[in-house]
Amino acid sequence: MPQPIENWAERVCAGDVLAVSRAITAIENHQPEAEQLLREVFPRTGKAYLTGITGAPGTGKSTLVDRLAGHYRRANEAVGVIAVDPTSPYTGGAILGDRIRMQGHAGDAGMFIRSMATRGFLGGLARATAEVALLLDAAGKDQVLIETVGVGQDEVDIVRLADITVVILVPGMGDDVQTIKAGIMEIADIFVINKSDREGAERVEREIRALQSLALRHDGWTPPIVKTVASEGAGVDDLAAAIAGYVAYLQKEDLELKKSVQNWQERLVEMLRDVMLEKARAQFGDGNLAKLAAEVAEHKRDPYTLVEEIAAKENT
Ligand SMILES: Nc1nc2c(ncn2[C@@H]2O[C@H](COP(=O)(O)OP(=O)(O)OP(=O)(O)O)[C@@H](O)[C@H]2O)c(=O)[nH]1
Ligand SMILES: [Mg+2]
Repeated sequence: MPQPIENWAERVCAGDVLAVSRAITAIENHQPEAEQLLREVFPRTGKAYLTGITGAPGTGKSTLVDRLAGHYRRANEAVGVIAVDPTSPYTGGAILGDRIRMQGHAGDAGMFIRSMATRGFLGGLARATAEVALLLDAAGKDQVLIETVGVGQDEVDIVRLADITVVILVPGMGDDVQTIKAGIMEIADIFVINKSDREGAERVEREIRALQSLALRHDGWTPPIVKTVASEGAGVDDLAAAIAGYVAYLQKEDLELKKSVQNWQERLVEMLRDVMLEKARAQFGDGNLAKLAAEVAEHKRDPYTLVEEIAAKENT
């Protein structure tokens, strides 16, 4: 195991790339040092904007993230990118693709890019992603962009912790919008129709509008639709403007803090659940748990009383 870094928290907050990289690895591996570090840097967080960018495989997420990152860099904003790789077979290609495209930023100190592997992951992926985002925030990134494939609940959980969620659609996806998971549609603060150089962009736009007319959001925001050709960089400024527009709306309506409180409410419950579960597990080592499970399976004891007993012990 690598040596712990001296003045780790300070070095993270100073944006030291090695310190940040090591910290992310510690988070991924669920190492106790990670938690201590997050505790120390937490007071220095809360400044970065987190933008989640999601969409079906191959819709151009990486290309768009790359362009958007370039846009922010030109405005002199520090950028962190977290690419959450899917567990599905696209992974190999996605990693390679991301590497090649992101190379344009090599040597740029204001830009930090990290892929998070999801395979064999210990603990919740959404939680780890949130922690990495926190870390990049502490490291002084103004914009943190999170790329995730919108296919499963894990991904929905990840984008839900973002301040701004961008959902990418592309023309020619068959019965387009209808086939997109309802869950993903609902979380969109901004829609992007990427690959607008292809035929059918207008149709996708009409379909989104039709869906939007059916469902009013409780915050009163109507997600704008931005057309892009990410591979050429077209529409990227419009997307950045749409993102800024949504942030301005949240500020105007006093929704920024409210959203954050809601977010933390969920995360606190999750963290609490993790801690309690871990405590209970530690108390009832694996063998013991199997023994108890056998007793329940053989109907020698009822699970309700058992769980109550364990929980009661937990509190003492
Ligand atoms: N025609 C066209 N091609 C594009 C556009 N944007 C991206 N592409 C191409 O689409 C392919 C997939 O782009 P990626 O950025 O890797 O897509 P992704 O959504 O990140 O893919 P995964 O991470 O594998 O899900 C690449 O070959 C891009 O060059 C666009 O606007 N128009
Ligand atoms: Mg990608």
